[in-house]
Amino acid sequence: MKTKGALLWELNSPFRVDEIEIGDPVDDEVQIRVHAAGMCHSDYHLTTGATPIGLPALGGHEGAGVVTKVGRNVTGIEEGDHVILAFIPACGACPPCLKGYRSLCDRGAVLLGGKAIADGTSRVHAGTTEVSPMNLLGTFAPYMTVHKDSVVKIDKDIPFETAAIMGCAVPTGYGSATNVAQVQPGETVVIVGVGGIGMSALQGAVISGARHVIAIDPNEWKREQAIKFGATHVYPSMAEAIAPMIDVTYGLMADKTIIAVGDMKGSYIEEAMILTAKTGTCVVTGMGSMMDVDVKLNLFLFTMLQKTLKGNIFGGGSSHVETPKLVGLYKSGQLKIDEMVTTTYSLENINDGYADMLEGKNIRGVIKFTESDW
Ligand code: CXF
Ligand code: ZN
Repeated sequence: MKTKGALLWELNSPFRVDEIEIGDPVDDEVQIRVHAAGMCHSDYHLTTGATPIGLPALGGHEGAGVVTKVGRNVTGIEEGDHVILAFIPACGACPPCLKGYRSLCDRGAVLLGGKAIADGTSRVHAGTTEVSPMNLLGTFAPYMTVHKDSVVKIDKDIPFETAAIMGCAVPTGYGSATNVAQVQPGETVVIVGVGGIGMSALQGAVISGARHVIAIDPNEWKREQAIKFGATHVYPSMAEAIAPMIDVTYGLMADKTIIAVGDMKGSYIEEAMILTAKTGTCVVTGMGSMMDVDVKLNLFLFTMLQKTLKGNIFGGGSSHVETPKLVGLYKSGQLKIDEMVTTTYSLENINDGYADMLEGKNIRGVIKFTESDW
């Protein structure tokens, strides 16, 4: 079908909304009418080349919509179902999936390859040119055709804008606190960077019973928001958090530190480790350049104080297990997701949304599709 999408044709240029052709679902695939798409920093990383992808690329890996067509072999998903998109499809059969680490499914290796898992061909074209959809999804378009393993059914009464950010920001952030850092009641937790992922990590820490939840962000408005989401203390920088944290924790510092900045740098590790307690864990959730191999870390103290440094992808869980939990917490009012959607944009205004993200104006910006888009 002919539709449109926000394409990236060359690096360091804005997204451009162009006509695209989306293929019909083959076996194991479904077609979705996209109602809302979240604007994650990871799509911006495509524009700078920090995350390399074949160009032209169709952005967007966070979204929610309604199933419009179902290919053969698809069970449990029907036309009319409301769904969210998981940015890593989990096959359930590879070694990491079998070990219970579905967020680490071996299909992650082809996430940025642009070719549909089902048959290795391109599902998106601009004229005769093959287009790489971000994370095999491409939610910056009113329609998408994707593998059934990228799709998670969701209750029909959840607003699409809310559901959209349950595809990346919420599970990645929340799971970084609950699954990866394994925050325990009474612990002190530091969250560095409180955008969509950081604010979800913060809520994961609160719901896990953390005693002190310390949010660090240079943006004053975001620090104010963090307090509304349950932060007990806020500081503008890691350096400025050291002295007050010594007071607050009687010198013990944080049991868990979660770095959730939009543009991760290796130089942040050392400061985050200073904030982390003996035997504490620092989780790196933010993403930076794929080429960055330089990490600043005092190895002597790392060893002597027996600290742990951990990575995190997709919150360390499985979307089919995590989503129902997150929906339950949302419905009970414990997990605030609506409040994280700061501003909605039309697809045509996507670059305004990214400009607002860079200026720190949003917790999460979301593209809202309407009748005229479909
Ligand atoms: C993604 C970005 C592309 C590679 C996999 C992880 N992060 C989501 O925000
Ligand atoms: Zn994301």
